[in-house]
Amino acid sequence: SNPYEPLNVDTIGEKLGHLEILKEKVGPDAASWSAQEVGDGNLNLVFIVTGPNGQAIVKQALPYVRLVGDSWPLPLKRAFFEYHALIRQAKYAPEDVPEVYHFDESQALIVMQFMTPHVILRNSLRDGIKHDNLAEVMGKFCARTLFRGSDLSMDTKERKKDLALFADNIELCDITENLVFTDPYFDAEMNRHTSPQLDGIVASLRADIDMKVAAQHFKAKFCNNAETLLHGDLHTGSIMVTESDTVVIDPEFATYGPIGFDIGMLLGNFYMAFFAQDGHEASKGARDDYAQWILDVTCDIWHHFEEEFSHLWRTERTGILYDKRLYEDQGHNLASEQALTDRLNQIWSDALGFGGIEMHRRILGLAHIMELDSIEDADLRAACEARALQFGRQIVISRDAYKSPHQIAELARAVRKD
Ligand code: SR1
Ligand code: MG
Repeated sequence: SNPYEPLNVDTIGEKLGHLEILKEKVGPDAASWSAQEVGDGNLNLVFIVTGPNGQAIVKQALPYVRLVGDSWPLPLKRAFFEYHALIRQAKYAPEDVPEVYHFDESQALIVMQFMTPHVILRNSLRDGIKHDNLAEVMGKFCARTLFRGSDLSMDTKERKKDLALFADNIELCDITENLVFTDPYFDAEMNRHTSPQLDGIVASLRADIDMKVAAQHFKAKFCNNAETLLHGDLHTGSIMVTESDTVVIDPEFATYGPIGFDIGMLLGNFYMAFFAQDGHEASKGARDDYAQWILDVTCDIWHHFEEEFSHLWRTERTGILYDKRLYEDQGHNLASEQALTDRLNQIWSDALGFGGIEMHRRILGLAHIMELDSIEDADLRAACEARALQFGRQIVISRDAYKSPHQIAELARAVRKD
C-alpha cells in the first residue's frame, strides 16, 4: 500500500480514478470529474466528487485535529473505526446510514454515498425547517443500533471480539473523556465561552460540587460501562435531512459505552437548539412555534425509542443477557417486562445526565455549536446560553425526578420564560 497522502481537489481523480465503484457512481473517466472540499466538521477532509454519472463522498482523516491544527496530532486509524461502525450500523439499522462504497486503510479514506438533497440538521434547525419523520427515524435508529449492538442481542464470541476491536479507538475516546466530562468544570486551557456576560455563571458551575460529582459519575459510566456500540458523537451535525428523509453520518467516535450516551447527546443538542431560538431573527410567533416543534421532536424521539427498544426486547432478545432458564417458569412475562421497565428507566436517567453535560461542554468547552455562536448580539447570546446552562444543570442533578420527556419539555419552557 502507498504511504498516506492527504488528498486535494486536484489529486482526487489521479488517486481514485482507478476505483471501479467511482467509475460507476461518478463517471468512467476521472478527467471528467470535479471535486469540492466541503468539510465543516472539527476533524476531517470531506470532498464531493461530481461527474457525468453522479456524485460520491470521499472522506479522509487528517493526521491532526482540523479545528486546532497540527499542534494536536490525531491518529489516522479513526477512519478504520468509522468504517467498521458504518457497516455495523447498516446491518443494525438499514437505510439510516450512507452506503459505504470503498475503504482504504492506508489512506484513511472512506468513499460513500452522497446524500442529496440532504442538508445538515443543525443548519436546518437554525433555519426553522420542520422534518416529518425526523423523530421516528432517530428514535428507531437509536433503539436498533443500541439494542442490536449490545449483549441483549449479540452472542458472547461476537461481542467480545467486537469490544476488543473498538477498544483501540483510544484517542477519540480520550477527546470525549476530557472535552465533554472534565474540561467544562475547571479552567482548562482550551475552554472558551463567547460571552464575558457568562463569567459569573461559569464560575458558579466550576464551584458547583454537585455538578462536579455528577460529571465524574457520568465520565466513569462512559469509560466503564461498555453496554453497546455507540455512534459516539450523535449531535445534530451528524444527521442529514430532507423534509422527509433522515440519515446518520460520522460515527468515528464509535466505542462501546452506555446506551444512554447517544440518546442523551442527541436530546441535549435539540434542547440547545430550543434555547437558541430567541437569538434568531424570525418573528416571536414563528420562534415560539418552532421552539415547540423542537420540544415535540424530543418527546417523539424518546417515544419511538422506547417503543422500538421494547419491541426488540420482546422479539430479538437472544444475546448473552437472555437466559431462557430464568424465564421458563410462570413468571416469564412478568419478570421480563419488569426487567425491561428497569432498563428503560436507567437509560432515561442516564440520557438526561449525558444530555445536560453535552449542553455545558458546547458552551464552555472547545467545541461549540453554530446555533448559539452565531447569535450576534452578545447580551442576547449570553441570555440564551445562560438558560441552556441552567437547564443543563437541572436535568443532570434532578435526573431521577423527571419521569418523562414531557416533564423536561415543561421545564425547558419554564426556563425559557424566566
Ligand atoms: C477536537 S474534536 C471536538 C469535537 O468535535 C467532534 O465532533 C466531537 O464532538 C468532539 O468532541
Ligand atoms: Mg463529526
